[in-house]
Amino acid sequence: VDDITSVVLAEVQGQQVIDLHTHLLPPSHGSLCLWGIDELLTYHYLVAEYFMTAPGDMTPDAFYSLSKAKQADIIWDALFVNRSPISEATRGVLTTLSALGLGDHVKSRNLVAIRSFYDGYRKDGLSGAERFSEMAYKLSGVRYAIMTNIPFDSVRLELFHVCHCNGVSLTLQPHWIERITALETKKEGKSHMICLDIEYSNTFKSALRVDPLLAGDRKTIENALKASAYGTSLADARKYLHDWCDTINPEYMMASTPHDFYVQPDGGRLVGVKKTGVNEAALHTPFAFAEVSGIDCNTCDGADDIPSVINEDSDFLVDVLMQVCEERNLPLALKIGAHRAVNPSLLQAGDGMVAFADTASLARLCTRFPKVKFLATFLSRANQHEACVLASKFGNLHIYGCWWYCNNPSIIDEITRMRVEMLGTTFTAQHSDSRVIDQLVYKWSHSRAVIANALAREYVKTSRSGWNFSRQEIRRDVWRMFGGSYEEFMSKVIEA
Ligand code: REL
Ligand code: ZN
Repeated sequence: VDDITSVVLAEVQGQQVIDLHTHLLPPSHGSLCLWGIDELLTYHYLVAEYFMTAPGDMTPDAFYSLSKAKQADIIWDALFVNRSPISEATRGVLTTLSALGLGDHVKSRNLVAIRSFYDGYRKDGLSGAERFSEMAYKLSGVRYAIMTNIPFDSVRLELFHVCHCNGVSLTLQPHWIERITALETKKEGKSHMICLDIEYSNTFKSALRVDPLLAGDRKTIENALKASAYGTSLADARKYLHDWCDTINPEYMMASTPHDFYVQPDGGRLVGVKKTGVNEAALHTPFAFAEVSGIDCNTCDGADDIPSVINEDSDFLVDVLMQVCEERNLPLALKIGAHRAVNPSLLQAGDGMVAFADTASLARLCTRFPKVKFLATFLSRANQHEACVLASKFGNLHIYGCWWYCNNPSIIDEITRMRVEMLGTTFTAQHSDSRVIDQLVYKWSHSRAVIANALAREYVKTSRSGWNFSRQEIRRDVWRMFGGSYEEFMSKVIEA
């Protein structure tokens, strides 16, 4: 028994993982690649935690108007100096810094020394960021991480340039422009070839985020199409998605569904959702294009005028997204159950009341689109049990990760045990959702620790029932739960 436990712990520790969903961008994306102590300390989980302690005169507006470093100082004082950092998010900072060899500075609460460690990398520009990123990947044991979005961000317009590809304006970043210039010369100005040459390194893979299509957010979709010189028919929307797929070659399409996402039973229109509040996710998708191009697309104005149930002519989920997924054999990854803008003044830190989701809607999607594969994770702990049941009913469904408010050791432990009991090894135990490269270190270290213990208990039980395990078999199983099952699911051919 001791042996099995120690073997499982060691195998989980040594297993390289696939990080199925992050918000990371590679160092080559300049300031869009977040790393370093100030980013770590101003993670939206910590901003939310800080505001529980903030003095009355520190409004979110006042806080966000400060520099990143100043915000980080304030959070450090409030959560690390004036009280003990025992929450999951604060402890994560400590785990990360200790793994980076900064344990002494942590113990002496020396933020200045911590900053100067990072400055050592920053002074080398891109190569410093790349060295840091490589180190974080190594320390966390991540084989590759999947990004959420296409590589532009509406809030940093000055970083972008526009080029034309197949008659479509694409917003690209400066380092790409350099590459494009070279390619243009080589290809005698045939700039339509350019986008196909854009590749991510094999440690950062892409995913195309398509939230407005599931939210029935017609206005955002139409504005994005218009801003990119597309028409606004469903065929145009499909072409738009195809073109983006050609450009970024995503692993999958993905969306975080609105909190009241609902797929109607057969015969009805497919999707009915409300639309109020900030569509934060839309800002990181192809549909943010209108904003990027400086055209007012009102994605953040409360969007009250968006119809509450989309009509047949505008069923973007069925007629656009599902069709493109089928045509390209691309899975759709869903994150289900987040309620956005619960406290809009906190911006990103104000997202995320946990909605108990309608799992039957996912079942309907799996049934109605048997050729499409679905990856799903739920925000509510209360949905996890049903999610396991569903995964055992549909060959085109794969359950992954303990997302956001479920990404706490006590809940990861519970969810992992339940998944093993119900699904064996056919699930992906975790994803990090990291936004800051350094976070890979703690998110994976904390998750490995709790998942390893949960798995060890299951192996011990099984051995008591008379099974003997070889180390190789345990290694095989562990790999499945940390990425192998995902890859098997992605490559399996579904006969529908
Ligand atoms: O991808 C998503 O929709 C969510 O994971 C994010 O919106 C969320 O802010 C994330 O950082 C939580 O961990
Ligand atoms: Zn996310």
